[in-house]
Amino acid sequence: MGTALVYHEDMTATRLLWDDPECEIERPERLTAALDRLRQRGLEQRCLRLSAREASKEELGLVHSPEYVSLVRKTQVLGEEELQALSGQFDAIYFHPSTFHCARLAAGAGLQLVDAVLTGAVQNGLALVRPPGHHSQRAAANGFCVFNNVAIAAAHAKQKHGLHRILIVDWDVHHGQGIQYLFEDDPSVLYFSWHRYEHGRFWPFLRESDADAVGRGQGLGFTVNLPWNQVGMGNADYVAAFLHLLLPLAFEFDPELVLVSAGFDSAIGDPEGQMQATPECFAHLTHLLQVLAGGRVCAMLEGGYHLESLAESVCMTVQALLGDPAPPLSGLMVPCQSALESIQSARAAQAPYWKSLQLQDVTPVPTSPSTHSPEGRPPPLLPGGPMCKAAAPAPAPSSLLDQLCLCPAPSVRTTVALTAPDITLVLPPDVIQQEGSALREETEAWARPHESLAREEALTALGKLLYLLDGMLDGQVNSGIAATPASAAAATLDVAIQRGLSHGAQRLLCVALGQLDRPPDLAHDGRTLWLNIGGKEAAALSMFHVATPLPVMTGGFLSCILGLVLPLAYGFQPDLVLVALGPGHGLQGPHAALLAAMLRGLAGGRVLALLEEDSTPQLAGILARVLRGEAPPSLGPSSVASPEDVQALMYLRGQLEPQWKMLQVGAFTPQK
Ligand code: Q9C
Ligand code: ZN
Repeated sequence: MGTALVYHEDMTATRLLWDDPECEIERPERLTAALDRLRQRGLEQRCLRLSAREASKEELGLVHSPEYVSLVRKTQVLGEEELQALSGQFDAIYFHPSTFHCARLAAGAGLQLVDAVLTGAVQNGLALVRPPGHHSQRAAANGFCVFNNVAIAAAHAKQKHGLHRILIVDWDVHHGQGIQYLFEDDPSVLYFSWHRYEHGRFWPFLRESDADAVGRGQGLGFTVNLPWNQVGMGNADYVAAFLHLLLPLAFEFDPELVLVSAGFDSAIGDPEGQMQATPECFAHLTHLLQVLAGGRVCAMLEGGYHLESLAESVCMTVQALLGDPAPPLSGLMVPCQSALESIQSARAAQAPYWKSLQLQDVTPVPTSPSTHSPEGRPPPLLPGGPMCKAAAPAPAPSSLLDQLCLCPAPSVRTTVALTAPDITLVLPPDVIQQEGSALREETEAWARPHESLAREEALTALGKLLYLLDGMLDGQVNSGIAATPASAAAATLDVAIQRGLSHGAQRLLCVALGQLDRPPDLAHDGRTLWLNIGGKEAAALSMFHVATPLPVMTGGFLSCILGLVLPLAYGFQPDLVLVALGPGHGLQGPHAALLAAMLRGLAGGRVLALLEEDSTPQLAGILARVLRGEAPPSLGPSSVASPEDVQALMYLRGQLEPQWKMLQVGAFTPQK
């Protein structure tokens, strides 16, 4: 469906004309650096290029007062001294004679993007704009922001497109207080912001940036603030915030559109944010948001002042929008104590308004005092493996930045190979129908130990699966679907695991749905994480062997994915994922698609789905589409988790939290 890139060169015109150390970081090179890098990477060329238009007076009037708009209009004719005097009336603002034009283009770019997405011309997109918008208020410029681009886009989506539920995700490192003020009593806009806060000691120093600011009146619970009280937050902290706070609420909200206040001052190297998240993290954040609203995601640039980090992070965001698999995250995936405390206090503040947060925190789960105990680390890797970087401790910021200059992420082909000829009808046009099969002798050798693989159909299916798996391990194919007779599912999966491990996978995540037992001969060396969804009862036989019943309700399914499967998967950092829909898996297409889509965030998108031969063509088709990068259909309003679902999840968390730190949601905040 395509990705729009909205831009206009004129937006490089506005700049600081006098000396002001606070404002000088917001400069024209921010846009050119981002755009140049997108071109270098061939990403710009893959997007639908749209030239930004100016927002009209009426459109600006959706969120700003007429007096404020005419005040900004008048700056066009002011001299430098008058500009400086007027700028001084606001906090962290400069005006330039071109500012009004640029700010109208910035707001207009957002409108064009939303129109392109909501008319179906594209699936998603990014608007590269200056000046940024999220600090701007009804009658005030603030924090480099003149018109509130994202807020105007949201108001427009409501007014012109009749939307009722819009999610705004503000991942800029500053609190978008402008957006918060504009929608704080509006339940049709769910506003989420994380921001550097340091207990109120960081700009803009507002009490209302704290977690207990949750909206007002009808809008109670529709403002979600996640204040970071320390600098240095990294990939694990950001992903944990999404899994344990934003996404549960977002699924429950069921947005029709996702707007992103995409500031990259939350990335490593930025002088404002002082955070540690690497550019790849933004591919993951974008990827995680694409499971919402049928994939209708509109990102608009806000902050981001380290040109290298900004350019790289913008590329990662666009790559994810284009449907490319996200590069694996670097660094140890262990959220820090301060992040866990922040996430937990935001969850506590929101719990009265969201069913998905209720019940879960009722039973306190004892956690070990230290979050840095060694058991949480992924097992050591063989030297020289492709994933060495991921398992090594996080390098210092400067060396990480050096690395990203030297080795840009390789582009990975998103190809899906299918082995079952009868389910080709519903395949998307660019999905490859695999003809090849592993050599007969080799296939027979792998099949020999398994009685259920003796039959001809099972052997044929196994040959195709092995061929597909080799293609994935060699990097020829990114992801695939293989089918097998139901009676051979367990043995085929067993062979796939052994073959994956012996042919280059360092860590293999296996998510087995339905009645599939852990293969008896699986080594206990920590290289395989076995997760069975569909077991009789919740059980953690070891940290690498987990079983949980298939949740009965959609709400339970979502909390299983967000609260168990993905935290384990992100903590494990696999380089190959097998997802098997085995006998009696009971998953509906949209649920299976969601699971596959989210697992695609792991292992650089190397996901092999194993189906039963008599699966419906619809199921194979929907999986093929998400594995090549399409958004899964939205699940609609979700029912609550059943008490049994909640109990199973709580039990497993209690068992596994000491080893898998990504499961933690900061169960206890120390008393002050
Ligand atoms: N060192 C945006 O990122 N200065 N605006 C803070 C603290 C103002 C940031 C000073 C920063 C404004 C869009
Ligand atoms: Zn910012």
